[in-house]
Amino acid sequence: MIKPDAVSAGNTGAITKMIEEAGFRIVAVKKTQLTPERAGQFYAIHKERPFFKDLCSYMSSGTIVPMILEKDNAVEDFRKLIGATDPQKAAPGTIRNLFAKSIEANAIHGSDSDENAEIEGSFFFAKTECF
Ligand code: 3AN
Repeated sequence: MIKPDAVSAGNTGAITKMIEEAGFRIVAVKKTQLTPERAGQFYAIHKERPFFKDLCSYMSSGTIVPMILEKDNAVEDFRKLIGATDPQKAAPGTIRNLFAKSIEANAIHGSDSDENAEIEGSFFFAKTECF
C-alpha cells in the first residue's frame, strides 16, 4: 500500500516503477481513502501502541494506493525493496530511503507474512477483482 504522504507528493508512479522493475506482478491496484475507523481496523495489531491514534489519523488523511503483488518469495523480497520502518535506518536505494518523510509517514506498507498478505489483500479487494 502506497501511503498518503507518497501519493500526495506525486510519487505513485516512481514507486510503482520500482516495484515492477524488482520483478513483482501487480495483480490488483486502486486509489482509495480510508476512514479513521477503517485505518484502525487495518492496524488493529497496533491498537495498544502510543502512536495508534496518530497513525489512524495520518492513514486516513489522503489517498492511498493498495495493491496485490505476486512474486516468488514476495514478502521477504518486498520488505527488502521497501527498507526499514524508520527511513533514517532504511538502506540506500530502498523505497523508504528515497521517498519516506518520517517513521509514521513512511511512504509504503508491505505485509509481513503470506498469511497477513492474504488478510490485508482481502481488506481492500474482493477475490473477483484479482485475476
Ligand atoms: P512496517 O510498516 O515496517 O511493517 P510496523 O508494522 O511496525 O512497520 O508499523 C506499522 C506502521 O506504524 C508503520 N508503517 C508506521 O507508519 C507506524 N509506526 C511504526 N512505528 C512507529 C513509531 N515508533 N512512531 C510512529 N509511527 C510508527
